[in-house]
Amino acid sequence: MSDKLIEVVDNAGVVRLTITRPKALNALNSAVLGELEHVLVELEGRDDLRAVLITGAGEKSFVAGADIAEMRDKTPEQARDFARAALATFKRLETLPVPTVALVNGFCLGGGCELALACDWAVASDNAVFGQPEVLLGVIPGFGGTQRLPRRVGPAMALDLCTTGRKIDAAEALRIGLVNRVMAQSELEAYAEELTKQLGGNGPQSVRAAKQAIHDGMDQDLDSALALENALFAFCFAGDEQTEGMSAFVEKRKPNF
Ligand code: CO8
Repeated sequence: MSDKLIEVVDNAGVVRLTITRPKALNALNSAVLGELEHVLVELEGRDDLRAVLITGAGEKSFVAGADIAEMRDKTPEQARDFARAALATFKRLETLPVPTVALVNGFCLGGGCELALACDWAVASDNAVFGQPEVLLGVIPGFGGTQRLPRRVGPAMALDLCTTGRKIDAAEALRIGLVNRVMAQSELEAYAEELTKQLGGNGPQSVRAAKQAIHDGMDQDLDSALALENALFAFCFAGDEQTEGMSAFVEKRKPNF
């Protein structure tokens, strides 16, 4: 049996990462975060990458947070450095050039919720539980939660979750826009399969351009962001994908990207 904490399965450029520490509900300790960093560094240089799915081993938990036992005795400096390294890793995940999907199969708390927030999408099982319970432990989110959560669900709901530490179910997570889809846990695998097929079948250059336009544009004023879209739109006409995509439509066949 492998002793890896991140299992990597590559299906023609659609890569699935499974955090494999089920006895601790896949809590993020420095060993898991170090492996994740290493895996992401390898992935970000790959031209054949199409999508990345991330999930947790077992049926109970996606990730139940940063490892509390490991954090307990940290000094302020150690806590800062630990969180800073994780912030850099999550940024690496967020800025992968391809779509990233969190498959949330159970507890998604603290650093786990922050991990899902660093992905483009979150798809949850109907038994998933979300929250930023850090204030119950005497701290605040340290892996980006105070910044990415309000950007996803708005400041009012982010303040609610980060100051009460309350847990919410998958239905509420869907309603506030924290996740894109909710389904029975038994359907998550079939969904991942379907998504893999869909993302793998789309034009890789245009999928990357769409992600770049949205991510980079969100940090700019509207006029600059529209200029970015215009540049990326023109860029799409420079490669083979646009010719193939539009020819396929005209010739009434499926495109072959
Ligand atoms: N860290 C370490 N171990 C954990 C964690 C965790 N976050 N969560 C669960 N575990 C362990 C438990 O200790 C237990 O281990 P053992 O079997 O050895 O006693 C095992 O996983 C199973 O857990 P439970 O027995 O508690 O399972 P339950 O089904 O009873 O409860 C819960 C499940 C509700 C998920 C419960 O485990 C829980 O509340 N976990 C903690 C959730 C939490 O507070 N997460 C936030 C952590 S803080 C954080 O993420 C901050 C990020 C920024 C950090 C900045 C760093 C400096």
